[in-house]
Amino acid sequence: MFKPSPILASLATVLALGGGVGNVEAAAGKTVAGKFVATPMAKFDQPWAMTFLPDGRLLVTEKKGALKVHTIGGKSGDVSGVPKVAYGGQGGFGDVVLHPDFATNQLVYLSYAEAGDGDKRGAAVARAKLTLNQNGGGALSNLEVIWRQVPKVTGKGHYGHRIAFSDGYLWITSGERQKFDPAQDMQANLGKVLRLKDDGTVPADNPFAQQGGVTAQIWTLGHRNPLGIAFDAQSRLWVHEMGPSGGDELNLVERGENYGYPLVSNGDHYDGRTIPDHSTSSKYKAPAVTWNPVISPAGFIIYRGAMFPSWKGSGFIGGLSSEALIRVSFDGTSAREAERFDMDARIREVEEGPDGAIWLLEDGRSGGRLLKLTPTT
Ligand SMILES: [Ca+2]
Ligand SMILES: [Ca+2]
Repeated sequence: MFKPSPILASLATVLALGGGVGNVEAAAGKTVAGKFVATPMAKFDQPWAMTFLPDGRLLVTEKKGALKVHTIGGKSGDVSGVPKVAYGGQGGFGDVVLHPDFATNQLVYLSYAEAGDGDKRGAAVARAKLTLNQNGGGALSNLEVIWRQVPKVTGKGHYGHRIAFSDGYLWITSGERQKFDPAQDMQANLGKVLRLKDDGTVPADNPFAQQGGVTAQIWTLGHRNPLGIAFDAQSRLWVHEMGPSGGDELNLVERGENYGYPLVSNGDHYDGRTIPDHSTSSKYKAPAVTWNPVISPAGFIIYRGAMFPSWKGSGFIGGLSSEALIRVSFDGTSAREAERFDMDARIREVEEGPDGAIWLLEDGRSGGRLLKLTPTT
């Protein structure tokens, strides 16, 4: 168990603005005085996602397959009854979110990589009832798998599998599993953003509901590896995705639209093959922001709190390869990178705490710290 100490607190990194670089291509960030202090609060083994419980504790997924309940400033306990995950490559435990009526039904939703026949895998989403116990841990019961990627394929990458609730619906981002074409295949739910009811069934007003099967689940198509999903105060849906080389994107996700991958992208394939830019075709919805060089986006909130009043309505995206926290400002349906904070670590997850502090999880390779960001006084 990693505990914050006075020494570490005094070493808390003071981080600040990245020069207010706008729009399409952003410069690397600078560390200068101001803005916020990042205080290490705990350490996890390859953490992937977190969500706050109503009592102020945190649920944290660890990629190898553990679900932790963490008391801020205290201990972490284990939650039993989790599904078996296919750990390896980019796969393992994924996201964790609460049902909007969690206070009364105690339902949590979990995403993870699931093994299939032979060497095949696919993302899955399960829900279960969470019972917290006296000694700081908990147990899942009535676990039910309510969604799966179809088809399961070989490989261990691009699961996507970020999940969110809005408007009473369950939204799932599904990566294209590094297979390219499934993002445009309406018989597959890979490379899509999906909209489901809380039990995994399909709402009758989904854009392709009449076509049945997994097609009915589809809200939008043409995505590569979407690793962040958030709704703004006007209930607009924003999703970022890890694009090909030079092609990370933030998209305003609108009903029934095609976001182009792998037919168009502002980036090119990592093996050197070119992809026509978004500007070459109006058939596909162009991103609100693209990044070249890429940031490798992971985790996403749109800030609603009071602790950082000037950031209300801003998006915060974790950066893996960019080792940064990226602030995005929105103007209706357009967006731009507003600031970049150099974090010196791969940032996997971003969350807003009940008091408006911003919380980050570092990616696991070097130990995966939980960081609390509070304003510099
Ligand atoms: Ca989260
Ligand atoms: Ca695109």
